[in-house]
Amino acid sequence: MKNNQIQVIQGDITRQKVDAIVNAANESLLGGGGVDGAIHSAAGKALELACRKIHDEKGGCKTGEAVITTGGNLPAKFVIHTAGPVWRGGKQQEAELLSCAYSNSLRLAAENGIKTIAFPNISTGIYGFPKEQASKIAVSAVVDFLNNNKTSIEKVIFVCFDQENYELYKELA
Ligand code: AR6
Repeated sequence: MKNNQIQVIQGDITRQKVDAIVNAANESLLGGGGVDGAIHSAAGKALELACRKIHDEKGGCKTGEAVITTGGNLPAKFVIHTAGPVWRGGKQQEAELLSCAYSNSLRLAAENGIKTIAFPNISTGIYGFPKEQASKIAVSAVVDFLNNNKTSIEKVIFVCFDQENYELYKELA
């Protein structure tokens, strides 16, 4: 991994000028609240249609997996949708599934020649994953991926929305 390959910022992921942003979606891919709702509002109809097509053809996206669509009206060219785990107390493989959500998103990005990618803090909103544990899992999944794979990815940005996540990620980065 090169220096400065990972960045932490506080802000709105829909505004990021990167090749791809990651959406903390759900298995249906048919939209929702939180960052998913914000991404769909900003991206518009093309994103909704692309998600519906994957829903109809593949049944959506299983927890821990990832799919890629157009970015529609977003500054980002692509959206990578992943479904993070719902927190159910920690004994239902939540940690492993969260790690997979990050690594499978990166793998799909690399397969598509993506150079810059922004992640939200997957599962730490509506899905209730404890933020400190999630931040450690996210950073180590990204560091492991970058260290173990020679890919197109030049920059990974963690876009934190709330102050608590921002402080946790600043501490780790
Ligand atoms: N930019 C960046 N981060 C954001 C934004 C934004 N515009 N808005 C919220 N966040 P959540 P989850 C942060 O609830 O926990 C949806 O209904 C937020 O502060 O969006 O994975 C889906 O359809 C939090 O830190 O996603 C699923 O059903 C992080 O994004 C479900 O919610 C994730 O919070 C997924 O729940």
